[in-house]
Amino acid sequence: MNIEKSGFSTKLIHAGEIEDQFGSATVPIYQTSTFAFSSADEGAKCFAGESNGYIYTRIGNPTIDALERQIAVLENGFGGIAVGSGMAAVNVIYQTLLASGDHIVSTDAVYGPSRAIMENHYPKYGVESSYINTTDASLIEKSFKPNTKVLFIETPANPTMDITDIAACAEIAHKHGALLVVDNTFCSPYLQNPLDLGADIVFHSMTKFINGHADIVAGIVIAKEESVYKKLRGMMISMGCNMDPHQAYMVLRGVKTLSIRIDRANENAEKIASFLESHPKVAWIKYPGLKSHPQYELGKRQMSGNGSMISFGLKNGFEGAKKLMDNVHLALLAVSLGGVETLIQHPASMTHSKVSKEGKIKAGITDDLIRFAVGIEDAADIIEDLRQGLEKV
Ligand code: LCS
Repeated sequence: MNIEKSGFSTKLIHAGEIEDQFGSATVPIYQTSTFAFSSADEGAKCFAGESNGYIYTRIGNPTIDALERQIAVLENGFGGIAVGSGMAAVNVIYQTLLASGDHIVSTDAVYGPSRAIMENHYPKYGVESSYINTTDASLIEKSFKPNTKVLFIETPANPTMDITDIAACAEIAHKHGALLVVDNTFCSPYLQNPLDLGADIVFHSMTKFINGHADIVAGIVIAKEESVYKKLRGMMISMGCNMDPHQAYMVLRGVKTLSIRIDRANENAEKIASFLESHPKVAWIKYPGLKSHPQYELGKRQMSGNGSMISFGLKNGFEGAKKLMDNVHLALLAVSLGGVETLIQHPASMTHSKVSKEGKIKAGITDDLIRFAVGIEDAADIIEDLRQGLEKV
C-alpha cells in the first residue's frame, strides 16, 4: 500500500514500520553505537555515500531512521533529522542557516530558550536578531533587512497563544530570499502542516505531543527540500546532538496514539476554556477555539483543531496566579506540555524567565499569565480542580 496516500491515523501506525527477518510488529531497538562492514570495500562505499549501509549511530541508525521517516511523512517533508531535544533542533537550524553578518527575524513570544540563546550567545558569532509581533505581517516586512536569511516563527506561540499566518510569512520570506522556519510543537503534525503552507523547515520538540507521555526529551527537524535536508543533517552529525535508539523507540511507541490523544485533549480544552471564560475571577483568556481570540479566523484556516493549550490571567494578577498554582491538586505544577497529564505553570518566572524584562513585556508575557496544558483526564475532574483552586484565590 502507498502509505503517503493513506489517512493520518494509518500513517501513525504504519509509516514508521521496518521489515526485519522475524516480522516484528514494532521497530526493534538497535542499541548499538557502530555497525560492522562486510568488507573493506563496503566500508569505503558507505563513507563515500555509494552504499546505504549503516556506519555509526551518530550518523544513522535503523530505529532512529524509522522515526525520522515517520515524522517526515506526517509533515509531508523530504526527510527528518531526529535530535536529542527540541533545543537541539533549534540550534541545528540556527547553526545551519546563519553565518556571521546574517540577520534573523522571529516571533517575540517564542519558547524562552529559543530566543534567549539567540539574543545572549549568537551575537558573539556576528548574528543579529529582531524579535517582533509576527501576527502583524506589515511589521515582518518592515523588519527585513538585506542580510535577513531566516524568518523563524512559532504558532501558536508559547505562551501567548498568538497565531501567525504561515502562508503570508512564506510569501514575505521568499520574496526576500530568506527561508521560513516554523516551530510546530504546539500543534503537532495532526493539527497543522507548515510545509504545505509554504514553510521550508518545520521542527518539533517531540518531548511534547508527538511522544506525549512526559517520559522522553526529544526533537526533530523536517525539511521540504533535499538540499536543505542534507545541510541540516550534516550539521546534526557534526554537532553530535543525535537521538539515542532507545529514545527513538519510545517516541515511535508514543506517536502511534497522537490523533486520539489530541482529539481527547482538545475536547477537554474546549470545555475548560468555556468554564474559565465565564468564571468571575478570570480577567482574560486566550484559546484558539474562543471567538475572543484575536486571530480566531486565521486559526480556523490554518489549523485543523484548537489544540489543548490555554493562557489566562486572573483579576488579581500575579498574587492570584500564585494562589491558584498552589491550590490545584490534579493539575501538576510543572513546565512542559503535550503529555497525557494536565500541567499548570507561570511562564514569566519559569519557562520564559531568561528572556529580558522588556522582551517579556513587549511579547505579552505578563506577570499574570498562567499557562494551562490540558491533558486527557476527565474534563469534569479538571474543571472541578480549577473550580476549587479558584475558590481559594
Ligand atoms: N519549542 C517549543 C514551542 C517548546 O515549547 C519547547 C519546550 C521547545 C521548543 C524546546 O524543546 P525541548 O528541548 O524542551 O524538548 N517547551 C517547554 C515548555 O513550555 N515548558 O518546558 C519545556
